[in-house]
Amino acid sequence: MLIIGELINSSRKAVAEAIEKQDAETIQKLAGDQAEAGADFIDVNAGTFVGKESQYLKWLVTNVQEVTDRPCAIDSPDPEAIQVALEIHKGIPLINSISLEKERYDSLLPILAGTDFKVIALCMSDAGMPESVEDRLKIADQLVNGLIQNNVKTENIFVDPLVQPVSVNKTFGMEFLNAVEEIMKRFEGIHTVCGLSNISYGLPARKFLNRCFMTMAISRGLDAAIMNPLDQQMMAAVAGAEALAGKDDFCMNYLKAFRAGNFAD
Ligand code: THG
Repeated sequence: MLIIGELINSSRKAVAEAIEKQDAETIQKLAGDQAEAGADFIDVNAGTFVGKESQYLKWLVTNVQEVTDRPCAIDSPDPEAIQVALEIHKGIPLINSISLEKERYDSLLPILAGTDFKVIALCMSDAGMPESVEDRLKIADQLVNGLIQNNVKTENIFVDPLVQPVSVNKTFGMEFLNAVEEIMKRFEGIHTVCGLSNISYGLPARKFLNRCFMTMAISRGLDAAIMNPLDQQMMAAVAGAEALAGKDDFCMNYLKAFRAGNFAD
């Protein structure tokens, strides 16, 4: 499982405050802690700061890269903000994300074309949020084909079928899971990713539900996630599910997670 640490996100109060005060120490601690806990990418998101998002995103990338060699997942719906952050990012970033929304698609595609950047292809279009498997697959098909035609390698594409709350519609969990399985079957070598905490919106014991959903998604082929790597029980659930799904040679990662103390109660 490729782990994208979610904690540097301005929708979190402490992070918004740190950004406003330009408190590098708080951001750098979050970056270092997530890297140490096993994050492969550090997500950076300053989306709540309208008008200042580009400036703040750039500041986040700079500060994160001072303390860890893990690359960033540059998380913004605004192609201009992504481009500004890219100018100073070192190494190979993950662009979070392109979608089929026309403006976003048209301005991000030339930035991605022919590069080795990794990219999240979010199953969203100008028609809004997809609900069924078919909605998601139609969008995924167009996004993946467009990227491949522009010389983005299949193995650098992470399709996000978009998780929606099961409290809103009882079918939303299964629609997502079926989409993951179908996408992994349809495009050889591709990846699937999600920010899975949306599944539990509006319900109690969210962390518990998120972990349940993670194990189900892994069994259907999900191989990347935007998540909190400091949640030890989530990390344990990932290691357990991957071993059980036959994704962990000799259960090496499972054993490593055990030795790291992720199974302590
Ligand atoms: N898809 C893609 N990108 C995304 C999302 C997605 N980026 C934003 C979001 N959804 C994923 N990021 C977050 C970041 C923080 C939280 C949730 C989603 C969050 N964290 C808890 C908190 O602040 O209380 C802490 C973590 C925990 O509870 O374990 O809420 O869907 N492509």
